[in-house]
Amino acid sequence: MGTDLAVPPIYSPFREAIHPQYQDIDQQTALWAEKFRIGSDELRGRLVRHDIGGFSARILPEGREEVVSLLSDFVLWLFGVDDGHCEEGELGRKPGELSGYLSRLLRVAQNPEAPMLLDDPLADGLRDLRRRVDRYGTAGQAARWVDALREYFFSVVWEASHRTAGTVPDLDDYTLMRLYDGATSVVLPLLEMGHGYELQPHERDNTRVRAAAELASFIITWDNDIFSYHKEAGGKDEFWLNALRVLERERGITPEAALDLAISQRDRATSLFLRLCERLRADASPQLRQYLDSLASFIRGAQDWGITSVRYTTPHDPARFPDAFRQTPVDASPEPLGISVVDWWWDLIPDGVRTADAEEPHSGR
Ligand code: 3E9
Ligand code: MG
Ligand code: MG
Ligand code: MG
Ligand code: MG
Ligand code: MG
Repeated sequence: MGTDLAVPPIYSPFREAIHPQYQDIDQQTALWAEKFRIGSDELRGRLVRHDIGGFSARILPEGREEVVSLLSDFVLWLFGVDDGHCEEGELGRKPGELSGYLSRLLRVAQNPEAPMLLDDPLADGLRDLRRRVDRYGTAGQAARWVDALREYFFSVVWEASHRTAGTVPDLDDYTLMRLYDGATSVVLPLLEMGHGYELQPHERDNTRVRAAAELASFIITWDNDIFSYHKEAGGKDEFWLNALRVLERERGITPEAALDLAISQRDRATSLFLRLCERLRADASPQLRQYLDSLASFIRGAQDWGITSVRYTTPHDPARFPDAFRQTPVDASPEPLGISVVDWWWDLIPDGVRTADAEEPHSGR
């Protein structure tokens, strides 16, 4: 059984929105999963009930339908990897074998014509996803997508080494791992494709823009850790990684205190995200403005999906969730979190004051 931890309404200043074709998209994803036989029959039967189409329709509420559908199939595919192999499968406890398998999958993503993994449903599904990435994205975006898959794969191998050893990483390592193992960065190229533009490298890789994307990953995965705690703590596996569990261990605090601390961290990250986006918008191209809007939709979409999907509400053993969000943060501090791998985000806007003075970071950082 899951825990009885009650999650209060969390701070979300973002607008709720969903693509009007969300039901069709969700049904198409169920058909796609069946066609490619993603995951075991049992896992697939669960995944197609998780409203992954609705989640994707919230990430790109005004995006082109074909790309929302591609994103939806891709997210289900990612759960085929993350649940099917990493968290519930044998490879999740064999980091060496897992890295070999994921390297082969990566080659399929990069060169779908290569005659590899020919009897592997996830590889077949990935070939189809790559074909559609090529159709709706540029060569550069396809390459970014493959690179992002590599960083996700690399992080789940790190996670598998902890699972094998039964160790829980410290907060710094967990924060770094979580920027990638929540598979948020692999979604970013699809945000561009969803609206048919390509960010210039000097925009996308600008330090502040990258920090905004990383802040979105942090908020989405911390929120996931809050909303999936019930499912993860109550799961069959005694090994699971979650920010609350990391905080409990590191600080020697109760789950209730860890929940409060995680909420305070994600609130401060949300406030910084807002300030950073406001600053970036002042001289952003229309494409960059759309990208920042999509990051906000990604955050809000993960929240709306997180409190409603049966993946997390687990009706057979109900999680105690809020049914709304709050408009003000519990913790409005403009100070960094004291997590060395991400504290530099706060240096980009000193003390939250909007000034165009000598504090501009070097553009190439
Ligand atoms: C998320 O972490 C694992 C990803 C592979 C799920 C696929 C989702 C996305 C690409 C979008 C990001 C959305 C999130 C993080 C909700 P974890 O903790 O294994 O997810 P779980 O659903 O099991 O809590
Ligand atoms: Mg469904
Ligand atoms: Mg996972
Ligand atoms: Mg999981
Ligand atoms: Mg989770
Ligand atoms: Mg997990």
